[in-house]
Amino acid sequence: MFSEQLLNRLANAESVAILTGAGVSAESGVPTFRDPGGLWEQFRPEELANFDAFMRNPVLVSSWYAYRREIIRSVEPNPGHYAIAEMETLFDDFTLITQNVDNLHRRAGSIRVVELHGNIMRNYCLDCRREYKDMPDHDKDTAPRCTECGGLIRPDVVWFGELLPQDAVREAELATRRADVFFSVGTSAIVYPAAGLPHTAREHGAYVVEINPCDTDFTPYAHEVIRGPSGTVMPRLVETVKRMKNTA
Ligand code: BJW
Ligand code: ZN
Repeated sequence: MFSEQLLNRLANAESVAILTGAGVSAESGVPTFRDPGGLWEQFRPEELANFDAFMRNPVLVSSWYAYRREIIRSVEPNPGHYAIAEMETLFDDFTLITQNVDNLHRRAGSIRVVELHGNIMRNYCLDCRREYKDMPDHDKDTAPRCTECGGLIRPDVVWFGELLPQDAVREAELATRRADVFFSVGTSAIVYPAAGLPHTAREHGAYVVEINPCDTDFTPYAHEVIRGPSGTVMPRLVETVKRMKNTA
C-alpha cells in the first residue's frame, strides 16, 4: 500500500505535516461539503458559508450550523482521527493542520492542531463580541441573539471572503515549509488558502502524499496518491511507521 520511497522519506523525516479536510470526519458520520449526500446538498457551501448570506437570512444559516452542531455532538472520532493523533507521538516535529471545524481531532487526542477555519462550537455576538459556547434559547424560526445586547450571534468559523486567523495561517505555512513529508488527507483541495499548502510543501522539497478515495484538484501534483478512506489508510500507515521505527 505504501511505496518504498514514502517509507524511506518517513524513516529519514525530521518534520511531518498533515492537512486534513471534511473527508477525515466522514467515517464518523459528519457529512462532507461537496460529496453527494453532503451537507445540505441542495445548497452549495458558497451560498451558506458567507457573511452576506448570514445577514440576508440569519435563520437559515443559523439553522444549518445548529443542525451540524447536533450531528457533531452525537458522533465520535474514527480510526483515522486516532491514527493521526498517534502519528503526532512518532515524530519530534509534527503539525496537524485542519480545515475542519468539528473538534474531532482534539477529541481523538491530537494536541498540536492548527485550525484554519475556526471551530463550530465557539460563537460570538456580532455587536459586543461576547463569546458563547452554548447558544441562548431561541425559537426555531428566529436566529440566536445575544443576551447582553440583542446582537446576532454567529459561529466562530471562517466564511468565504473572510480572512483566516493569521496566527494559524503563519503556523501552517511554517510547518508546511519545514515538512519533509506532507500528507493531504480527505480534502477536495479547492478552497484557498488551505489548498495552496500541498503546493507550497512540494515547492519546499517535501514528498507530498494524497490520501483520498477520489481524485482532487491536487491529485496531478502529488508525488504519491493512496486511494482509500482515511479510517483504513491512516491506521495502516501508523502501524507501518511504528514497525519501521522499532526495527531501525
Ligand atoms: C474522504 C473520505 C474518507 C470523502 N477518507 N477522504 C485563490 C484562488 C481562488 C479562489 C480564492 C483564492 N484565495 C481565496 C479565494 C476565495 C475563496 C476560495 O478558495 N474559493 C474557492 C471555492 C475557489 N477562499 C476564501 O474566501 C477564504 N478566505 C480568503 O482567502 O481570504 C482572503 C481573501 C478575502 C477576500 C477576497 C480574496 C481573498 C476563506 C475560505 C473559508 C472556507 N470556509 C468553509 C466553511 C467553514 C465553516 C463551516 O464549516 O461552515 O470551510 S467552506 C468549506 O470548504 C469548509 C471546508 O473547510 C472547506 C474545504 O472543504 P473540504 O474539507 O475539502 O471538504 P470537501 O467536501 O470539499 O471534500 C471532501 C473530500 O473528502 C473529498 O475529496 C472526498 O473525496 C474526500 N473523502 N470520504 C478520506 N472516508
Ligand atoms: Zn452582544
